[in-house]
Parts: sequence; structure tokens; C-alpha cells
Amino acid sequence: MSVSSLVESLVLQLYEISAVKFGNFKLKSGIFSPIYIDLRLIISYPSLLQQISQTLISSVSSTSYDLVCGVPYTALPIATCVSLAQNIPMVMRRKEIKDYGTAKAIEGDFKTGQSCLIIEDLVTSGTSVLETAAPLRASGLKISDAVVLIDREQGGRENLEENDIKLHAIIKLTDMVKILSNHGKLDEEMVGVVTKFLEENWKVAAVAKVEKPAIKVKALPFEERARFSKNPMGKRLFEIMAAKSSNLCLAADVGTAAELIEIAEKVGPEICLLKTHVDIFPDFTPEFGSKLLSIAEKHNFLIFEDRKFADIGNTVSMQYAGGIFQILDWAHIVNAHIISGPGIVDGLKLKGLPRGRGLLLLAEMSSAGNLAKGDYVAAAVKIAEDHSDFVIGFISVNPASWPGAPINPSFIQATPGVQMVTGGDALGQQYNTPYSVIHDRGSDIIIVGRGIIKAANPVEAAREYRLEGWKAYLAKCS
Ligand code: S5P
Repeated sequence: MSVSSLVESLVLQLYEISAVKFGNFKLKSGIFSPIYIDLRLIISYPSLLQQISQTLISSVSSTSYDLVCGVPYTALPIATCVSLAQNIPMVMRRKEIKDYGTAKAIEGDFKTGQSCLIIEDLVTSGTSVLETAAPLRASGLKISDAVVLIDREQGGRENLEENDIKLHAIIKLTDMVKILSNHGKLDEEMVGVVTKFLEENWKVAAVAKVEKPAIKVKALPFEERARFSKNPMGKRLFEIMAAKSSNLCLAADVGTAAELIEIAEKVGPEICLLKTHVDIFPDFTPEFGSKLLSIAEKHNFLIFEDRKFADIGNTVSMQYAGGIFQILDWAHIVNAHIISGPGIVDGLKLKGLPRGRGLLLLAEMSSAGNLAKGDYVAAAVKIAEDHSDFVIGFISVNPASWPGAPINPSFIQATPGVQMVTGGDALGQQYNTPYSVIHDRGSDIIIVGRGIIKAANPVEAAREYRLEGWKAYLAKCS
């Protein structure tokens, strides 16, 4: 059978079993679509499942790979069929990483350096392929190709290409519509609706491209920016970054204080900043701060408690210095939302400034649908400028896009939502790559959590993130 008649037969069979439907459906991304594809149904049709896996195999016949990995969950049975038919071992990505036991992100036997083909049922923006590629890459596997049954043609191919993954698609959505229309399954009106939808929503779910400035302005090196800093902690942070060639902040969101102490000791040499969420720990003790401080001194990094203060000045001042955590005693840096107005900075400054501490303001957030935009960002900059003796910079996502950017060089930009590939988690977190964050989006520090702590070898992963972040910084300065 020729490729086109094979594709035609697959499309008609998918239509017959109602894996493809036409109407008005709400997608995971929130948009309404006139076409709905549910490939979970194919497991009820073994002969179709077999045909699909055979077609996927032949479409990557010129690609060599040592392993296959299906994107959970729908593509898992397809990947299993490919693995059996080809006698090629399979690995599996855990969607939920266990917090106990071996806490492996990837199941199966594999060796560092092996190449792995990603198998997916349906690609829209490519996010789920990227979410699978990230832990595979973090585990030392090479990912260069992904094969998919249906490409919705909504930016997935381009997004994957940006992350060095070539997409091989068996069926393009526009071809599927043509085939069904030729076989009288779709009337002209519906063909028009679907075509219009595809045109309007092209790249709807894609990760926003960052516009690069037309004229390249060289960034000032950290050692020079240290001289502008009016706060001792801001100055020290710049100096540490320059001395250690590190603009990496570890978001050490581990389960216990004991684990945090352990990872701080191991990863310490790679980082300029260690970010904590102490209220996570069931085993917090008053000695925690002094223990962490001595590790920070030994490896020359600063401690940043990500407390995200948000109350009125009087309350935050008590929260900062009091309670069981006594944050003021051990955290060199804390952060605050500006939702309550500039009084919050006054409240924290009252306790922090005499102790030489520094404050980061949350000007932007990395999570989808957050409200820190436009005037809110401008207000954060204004408050920071009015308190530049205490505010050392911002938590930001795309400071290059701020009005008047680049802003005062004494302010440090620290950006969360960083992994080696773009994508996100199931709870709204959105990831950009170290290079895009530092070089294109104008940040200084990458804040990396699960990209490091869930890696098979966190020390190795931290080193890779440090090198990537630093490479992007050097490129910006040259
Ligand atoms: O907007 C934000 C601000 C912060 S501080 N988005 C964030 O993700 N963070 C923090 O960065 C978050 O609390 C977490 O500790 C870290 C990101 O972790 P990751 O595992 O997603 O890299």
C-alpha cells in the first residue's frame, strides 16, 4: 500500500471508531475547537493499533534509535507495540514522580548517551513531548526525534525544532480534513469552519517567541554592576556570581530539612544562591539556619528564603523576624509581593536593613494566567527605585520587555520557570531555557528547581545548568 493510501485508510478507520469527531469542543488549552480527537480509543481496536505502530515505524526508517519512549498516557500502548515489533527496548517517563523510594523520573534499563525516540499520539503545541524530553535528557539520553500520529499544526513542529527535536508526523490535520471531505464524511460548511479554525489558531498554544532587540547593547559585567549596588547583599551577590562564574540559583524544594542540608552541601560549589521554602519541612529545628549558614559560607553562596511576604508593613515585619522560622537570622535575601503597596518594603526594611539583608520584589511570575503584568510591573520598579538601599532586584520573567528596559543596572533580575527545554508542569508552571531567560529575556539569574532536584544526578545537572546560564551571560556581555 502506498503511503498516501495507508494514511487515507488510517484516517477513515479513526473516523469510523469516533476517535475523530466534529462539532464544538473545549480543548485542554481552554480554546473551543470544531474538531476533537481522542486517540485513547485505539486500544479497543488491536488491528488499528498495530497498523498505526507499523506506520510510525516506517516513517522513521531513516532514523536510528536505541530506545523508544511513549508520552504518557495515550502513546504508551503505541510505544509498547513499536518496541515489540522492532525488538527495541522501551523506557517510561513517570508522570508523577514519587517522593519516596528511588524517586526515579524514568523507568527501565538504559545507559547514558543512548538515543531515544519519543512517540506521541497527537501534537498541538508540542508541550507534552517537551515534558517527556526534559527528564529523558536530564537522565543522559539523547533526544533528536519524535514521531507522532497526528499533527494538529498549531506550532508543535516549530516549538520542537527550537528545542532540537525533529517532528515526524504521519497525518497532518489539514490532510485529515481533506481526506474526510473527499469521502463525503464532512460537508463543505464544516470543512470551512475547521480550516478557518486552524488558520486562526495557528500557534495558539505555542510558547511566545521573544523579540530580539534590533541593536545589540552589550550587558555590563557583574563585577561592574556590583559597584552600583547600594545594598551590601546585592553587592555581594554580584561579586559571588563573578567569582564563581555562576548565575545559578537552586530552588531546593526537597521534602525535608535534612535533605536540603544534604543537597546544599553537594550542589554548593555550583550555585550563587540557594532558595528555600522552609515552611515545607516537617523536621525544621532552630539549628537549621546556623547549619545552612555554615555551608553557605564554606561554598560561598547566599541564602534566599522564598517567603513571598504579602501583608501590610506591620505584619510582615513581625513575620520576618519572629515565629518558629526566625527567617531574619539566617536568610540573606527574602522576597515580597507588592500587592499591599510600598508599606510592605518599609516593614521588612525596618528589620532587614540594620542586619545588612536584601529584598527581591516579585515584579512578574512564571505561572500561567498570573496577574503581575503592565502597570503592576511598573509599580514594582518604582517601589524598588524608591528603596534601592534595601531592594536588590526582582523576581521577573521577561525584564527585557519592560518599559525603559534595561533598567538601573544595580538591580538583579532572578527568573524562575527554567528547564533545559521549554514546556510546563500540570499546575501552571511555565518553563523557558537558560539561554532564552538570560540572553533573550534580559535576566541575570536562573532559578532552577525540579530540573536539578529531580534529575538522576543533581550535582551533574546543576553543573550543566550553571554552564548554560553562564554561557548565555557571557554571550550577552560580548
Ligand atoms: O513566579 C514564580 C516565582 C517563584 S519564586 N514562579 C516560581 O516558580 N517561583 C519559585 O521557583 C517556586 O516557588 C519554586 O520554588 C521555583 C520553581 O521550581 P521548578 O521546580 O518549577 O523549577
